[in-house]
Amino acid sequence: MRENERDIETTDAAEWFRHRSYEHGQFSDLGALARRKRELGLTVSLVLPGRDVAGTIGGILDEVHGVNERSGPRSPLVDQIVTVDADSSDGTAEVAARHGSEVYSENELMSRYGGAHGKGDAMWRSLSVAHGDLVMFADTDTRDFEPQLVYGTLGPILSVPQVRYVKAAYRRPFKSAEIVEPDGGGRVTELSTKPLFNLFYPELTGFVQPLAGEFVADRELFNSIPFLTGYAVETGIMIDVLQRVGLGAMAQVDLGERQNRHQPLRDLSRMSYAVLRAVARRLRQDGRLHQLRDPRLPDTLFQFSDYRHAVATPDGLELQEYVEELVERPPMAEVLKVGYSD
Ligand SMILES: Nc1nc2c(ncn2[C@@H]2O[C@H](COP(=O)(O)OP(=O)(O)OP(=O)(O)O)[C@@H](O)[C@H]2O)c(=O)[nH]1
Ligand SMILES: [Mg+2]
Repeated sequence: MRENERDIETTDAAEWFRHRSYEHGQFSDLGALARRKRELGLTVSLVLPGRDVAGTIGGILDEVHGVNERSGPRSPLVDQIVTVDADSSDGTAEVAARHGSEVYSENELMSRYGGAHGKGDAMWRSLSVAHGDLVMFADTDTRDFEPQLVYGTLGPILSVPQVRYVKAAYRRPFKSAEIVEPDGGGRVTELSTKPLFNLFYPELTGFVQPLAGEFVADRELFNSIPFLTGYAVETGIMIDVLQRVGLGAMAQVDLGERQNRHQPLRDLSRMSYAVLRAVARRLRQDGRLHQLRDPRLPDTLFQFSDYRHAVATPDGLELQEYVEELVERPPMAEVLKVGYSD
């Protein structure tokens, strides 16, 4: 058994990062992966949430069918493909159906809950029709969807016995009309999620793309946790999966580079708020906020604190560590008063 296939018990992000970070090339033998899946007797559902993605979802579905052809016609890696459409007006549903996907309206699924509340709700409702033993989600707003997004994400959960949840990792370039910044994308991840996890959920700081829409778990695990609606969904799932199965059962896989459609900065402010609210809800529920207020906590928490920053580089995933110092100077009036009385 290879080093990163062994069971681990840890809450330390650095140790986890060393044992539970994989690379898609490790799983590129699709025939072997399909055989492994058959031996385990597992089926896979791929769920694709989509809002106005008529321009991209067809190409993505073609890639998924391509993966199935490569893994062998009688042993497809993906057994069921489900598109959950936000009743898009651009023809997303028609394109998806034409490219061989089951298609559901997010508002018609579980309609007793009323109209769907954004992405997270669409994903939650999809669990009522996704029948695979493993359920994988993937975003549909990308033009450069590559086969490794499917087999890379499925690789660790099929190959490593302890793993029950796998999150995609990748570099995210930022492209505007004139410029390309190789790591400029994923702004909410960098500016909200990673700092919040450093402060409140340090176990999760080894994840390079904690908000990635590509991830897989066994259906039982997804069915056992609540889903937050809208853009809070990924943050909530990360925390809830951690609490339920522990860090050793979670993994990430480097899939290379990924170009998403970018939202305007002002829309990201609201997305950031969704992430913050998700963390705040969980903090209140699991008592971690009280831990922070505990007067017995070492002062180091407030003066010196490691900042762990997981990043994807051309040479692979890295976990960088910085010591951040935060010193609080007293109000100057107090200092001067003391000075005068001396
Ligand atoms: N069914 C459904 N899908 C949605 C909804 N909102 C977003 N999606 C899809 O969910 C995926 C991720 O949504 P995005 O808005 O791209 O969010 P993101 O990828 O975190 O943000 P960016 O970094 O700006 O791309 C995309 O494939 C969307 O089409 C929704 O309300 N309903
Ligand atoms: Mg996107």
